[in-house]
Amino acid sequence: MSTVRIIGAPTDYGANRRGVDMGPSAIRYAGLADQLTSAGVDPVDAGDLVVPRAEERDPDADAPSEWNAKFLRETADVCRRLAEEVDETLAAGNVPLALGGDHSIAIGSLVGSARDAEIGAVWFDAHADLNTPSTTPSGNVHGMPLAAALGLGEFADTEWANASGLSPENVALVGLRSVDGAEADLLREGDFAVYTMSDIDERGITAVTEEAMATAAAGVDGVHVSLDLDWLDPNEAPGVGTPVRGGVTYREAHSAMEIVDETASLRSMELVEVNPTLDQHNETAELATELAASAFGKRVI
Ligand code: 5AB
Ligand code: MN
Ligand code: MN
Ligand code: MN
Repeated sequence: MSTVRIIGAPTDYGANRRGVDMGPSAIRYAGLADQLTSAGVDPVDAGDLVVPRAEERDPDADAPSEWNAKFLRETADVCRRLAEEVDETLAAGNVPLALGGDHSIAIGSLVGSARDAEIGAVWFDAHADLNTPSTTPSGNVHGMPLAAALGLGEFADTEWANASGLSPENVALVGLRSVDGAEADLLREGDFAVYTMSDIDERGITAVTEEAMATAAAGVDGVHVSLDLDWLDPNEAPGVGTPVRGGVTYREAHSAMEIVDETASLRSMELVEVNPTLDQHNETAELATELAASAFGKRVI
């Protein structure tokens, strides 16, 4: 039985809407440990990283003055510690499951997962999260983690952000429907495997997810799965800060996570962007726990 180590990263530095820092608690209260147990894995909870309140900090401190990236120093600090936790979890033979917090924590997950290995990544998200401090329309780092981990743009020389064992050929983005101009250029020109909602409409979620997982896993040691809950349609997952209409359904999301399990290449995972202050009766957190269970092998019978 594999052990899944839960690591909370209660940040809201990276997003405009406050409250996403309560995500790890909400996901735990929704029954994450029981769901994982019913999936046949052994959950161990490492607790939460200590994350100072945004109110105590200056969003513009320490970032190079020409960088449009809020709370960069705080994000770096959390991501360094998360990377350490993820790396140690893997070194002990266990599977890390990080709970956000906003999506900026993915920088830490990816850096830690890729420290001693070559990895791929599958990004289940309405957004591409490929902005850099010079292309971002918002200055919010939750729109930049994939660019940061790949060392794109200004992040080329950022030691805490670069996931050396990850390259674009092994990155697949699934479910895109809100992409900024510079991100679209990157996606068109780059080596990424890109699946928009239109691709899911045409080919179906199973074919798309199978191809995404196979591309991410090709020639590497394992795959990091990053699940931003705004990947789902806001009717299913209202508790997110940047909802976009036209997302995947409840059943499509489960189907995709079942394929994640079936590919047997899952190395590390995160659940991000659950914002309890925007949710209805914790249903988005509950959905996150169910999807994690499907990704770790839960089936009806
Ligand atoms: B999320 C936007 N592209 O950069 C930006 O929820 C939104 O982690 C980013 O996917 C959404 O601010 C970030 C407009
Ligand atoms: Mn950290
Ligand atoms: Mn998103
Ligand atoms: Mn995201």
